[in-house]
Amino acid sequence: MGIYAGEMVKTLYTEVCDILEIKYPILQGGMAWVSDEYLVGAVSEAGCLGIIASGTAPGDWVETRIIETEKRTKKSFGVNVMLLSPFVDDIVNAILRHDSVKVVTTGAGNPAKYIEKFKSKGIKVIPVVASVAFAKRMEAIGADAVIAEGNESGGHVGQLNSMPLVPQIVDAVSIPVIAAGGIADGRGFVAAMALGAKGIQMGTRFIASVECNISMKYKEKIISANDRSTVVTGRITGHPVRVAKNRLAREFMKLEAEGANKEQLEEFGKGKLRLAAKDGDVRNGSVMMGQCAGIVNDVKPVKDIISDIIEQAEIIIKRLYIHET
Ligand code: TUI
Repeated sequence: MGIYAGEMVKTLYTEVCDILEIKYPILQGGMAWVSDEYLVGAVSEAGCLGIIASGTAPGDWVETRIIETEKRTKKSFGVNVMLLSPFVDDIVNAILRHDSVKVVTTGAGNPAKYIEKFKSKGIKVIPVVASVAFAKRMEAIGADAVIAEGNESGGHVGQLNSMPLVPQIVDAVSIPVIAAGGIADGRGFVAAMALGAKGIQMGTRFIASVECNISMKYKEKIISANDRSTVVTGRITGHPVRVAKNRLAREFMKLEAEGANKEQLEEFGKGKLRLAAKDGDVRNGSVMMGQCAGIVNDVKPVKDIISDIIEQAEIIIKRLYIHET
């Protein structure tokens, strides 16, 4: 028995689509210096959830991004609050001033202090989690879903890989789990769903898009990457970050091996993400990217990234189904 296209779309439609008011259960990771109104507008217009990144930028900068995104899409979009930022309070207040922000994701910390404020405005709160214990805590304080992010992802990482992390969190909580870390195509999407996820979040794949407003050199670094092109630095400082293995990463690792202290390493890393993303210095800058960069081989429009993933996922599901019956 064949499967009709309509049934396929239903297969990929999950409760995450209902909660976030989106067509496909795909979120674009909030990436500092990368996820601005251009990328976010394009992703939301294509039926997924675009997410503005606050990174370590001040509240008024984030507010401008919200206003500019409002001009580009009337569809649902979100803001990511990076909890290591010194401007978290200002960013939270900027979000609360704008009814257009329907979703907040948080990263690199515990959002407990802010959750009630968001929920009282009807904003869905989806923390990024890197362990079962933290996922349970987030469910207990009222999170609407969690993003289970494996250490394959780019930027700030936890310790567990996606393959064991996602099903353990799925088993531990009743709220929907969105898988992140290592996903860049339809194969990863279906694999995540097989692990029990109800959606996926991708970062690296969306950097290599036409609409992403950063240096072409950064995008080239992703599309030319192979399986061993990334490394995690900063485990010593307690801020582990996955980056491209370039001159900066090698110097950073050398300093770590020589026993540099936390302050020295943090000082050394300052401003380096901007240097890579905006100035295009991909040798001396911090090129945050995930391990899946090795399967990202082209820069294409956001709508093509999404339609290719959906098409590939549908073909895989159909094949699996046919083999099963
Ligand atoms: O946040 C991220 N990834 C990021 S943030 C970022 S910006 C940055 N810039 C300079 C230096 C450092 C960062 C770049 N990439 N991902 C979400 C994420 N959150 N991954 C892991 C976690 C996480 C880890 C531990 C969340 C919570 C947590 O524990 C909280 C607790 O209280 O136990």
